Amino acid sequence: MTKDNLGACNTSNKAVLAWVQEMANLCRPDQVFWCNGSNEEKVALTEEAVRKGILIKLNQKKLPGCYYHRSNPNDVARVEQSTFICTVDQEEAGPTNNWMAPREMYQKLRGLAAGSMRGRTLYVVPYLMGPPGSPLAKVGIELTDSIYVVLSMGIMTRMGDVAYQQLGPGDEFNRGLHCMLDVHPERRFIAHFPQDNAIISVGSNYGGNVLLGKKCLALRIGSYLGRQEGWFAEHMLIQSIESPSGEKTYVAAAFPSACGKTNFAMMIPPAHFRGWKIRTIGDDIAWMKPGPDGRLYAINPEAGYFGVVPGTNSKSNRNAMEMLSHDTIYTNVALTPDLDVWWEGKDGPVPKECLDWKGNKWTPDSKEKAAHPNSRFTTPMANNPVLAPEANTPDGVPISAIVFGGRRRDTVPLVFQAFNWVHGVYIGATMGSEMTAAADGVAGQVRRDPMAMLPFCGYDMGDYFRHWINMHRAIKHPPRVFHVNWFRKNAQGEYLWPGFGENMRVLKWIVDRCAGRVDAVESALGWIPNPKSFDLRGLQKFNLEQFEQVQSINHGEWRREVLMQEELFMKLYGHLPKELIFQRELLVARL
Ligand code: OXD
Ligand code: MN
Repeated sequence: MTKDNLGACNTSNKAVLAWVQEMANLCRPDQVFWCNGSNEEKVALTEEAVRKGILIKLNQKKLPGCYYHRSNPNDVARVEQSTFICTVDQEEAGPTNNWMAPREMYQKLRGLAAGSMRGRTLYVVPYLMGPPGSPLAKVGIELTDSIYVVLSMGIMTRMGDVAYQQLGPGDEFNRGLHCMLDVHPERRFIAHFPQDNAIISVGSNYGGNVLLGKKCLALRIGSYLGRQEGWFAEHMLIQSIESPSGEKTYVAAAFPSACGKTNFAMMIPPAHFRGWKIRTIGDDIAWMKPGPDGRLYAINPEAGYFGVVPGTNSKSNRNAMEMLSHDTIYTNVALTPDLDVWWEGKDGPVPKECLDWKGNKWTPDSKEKAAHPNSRFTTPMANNPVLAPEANTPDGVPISAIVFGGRRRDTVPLVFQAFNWVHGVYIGATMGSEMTAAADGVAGQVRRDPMAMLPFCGYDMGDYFRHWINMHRAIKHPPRVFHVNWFRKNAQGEYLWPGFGENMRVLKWIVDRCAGRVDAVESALGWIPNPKSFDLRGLQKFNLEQFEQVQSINHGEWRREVLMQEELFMKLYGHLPKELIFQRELLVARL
């Protein structure tokens, strides 16, 4: 395609043409731009975004290919109160989702979208979730009037002609409409229509609300389709762990938003683990389906990472620092006078002066943070120095372990293993975590976040647990299930576990458990490491006693924990599988 016909229509798919026409008639853009995913297109759109002040070109000597974006200050996180699941029957959406009848929501949002793109361009963004040719891959088309969204989707997904190739002449694609409107919280709705495989998002330009392939399609609509079609769409990273002898184990792990999935997925093993290699397949989402050999296979549907910036440094994640040094869009971090980026927790000196995420002058004396706590990077997975080649394998990777985890300052030990699959489902279902800045809400408060899917499950959460329990029958060799907590603290508020790369020790125990190579001790919560066979060698200033402290199970705290689960169980009662109530009874009996 030459420069002259950039933006020209590049599909003959009748369903796509008809739908784009219908939406253009509704939104009334000045022009329609059909994206093809080429580099030439990326260059042209980036230049246009810079010209319009949507992106700032960063210091290309320090950060080649990097750009900076500042969002509207009212639009910095996902908004769960404005996120809706619009099934015909309210009961299907369940008590943890906001619901509105599809007819009513379509009417409301079409009303808001009508004429909203006058004077603007409507971009047609075809994208593929999953490696090309994967039986699990899904096609989506997002129509948006945000050039920031187009450029971000180009990073986060396999965007362009590749999607039309996968789609062929059919009409099975997710229809996503995104209108920025006036970016006002009162006119902000993220609405999902699972029965139509459709999404409408208006009034926001924040990634989690508007990069429709990610939370909207890959998780909310994905989980709905997964139940119908016999697979899982999960809020999980996927990593490969290679031992010095070359044995590879694949692990999928669900942690709530902003609890370190990206860091964990690209962890650097400490010196003591020489020869071990961790590689990333995905950092946020896993689609998993039983394979012909009876194991559970996972793909990462995404092609990039949309991660939290603050706290990233060469200690927490050297790989991430390298990954972010080029071809990255930074959103809502601070901007230094030499057009470099800065955030709280970055290596090196604090700048004497910079512009904060709102564009105001900032000095170290300023009371507010320079970077928003939920400031983000958008970076292609190809930037990841430890990207696993399997990230592009259409069939995915066989998962040996599923790990659930939360951010808990007390009660929950570093690691334990479920007794069996249903017990594992119970552990995932009752997961709790302290809230973070990734969503609007009170940071620090513990909330139940079953399987880290509370904001992302596209149907009744009780039915979702039922799906997990039922899938056991389709998986002859189910993964083992574990729970971890890197964040336990002592009474002085100090972390009990060093975390970061040292989490490799926990991973090694998990890998060895999957291979049947290490013993464990039965506890009220599940199998826990025998301290004698858990590898603590070479760990500075950490003794067996401290290990026992981080692993300790306080029965009083656990009785309280079980009572806290009551709230969720009551809420979900109508559809809650009895197996989970039974698991809870068994736990109480063991305490
Ligand atoms: C994310 C989130 O952005 O979970 O991944 O909020
Ligand atoms: Mn996430």
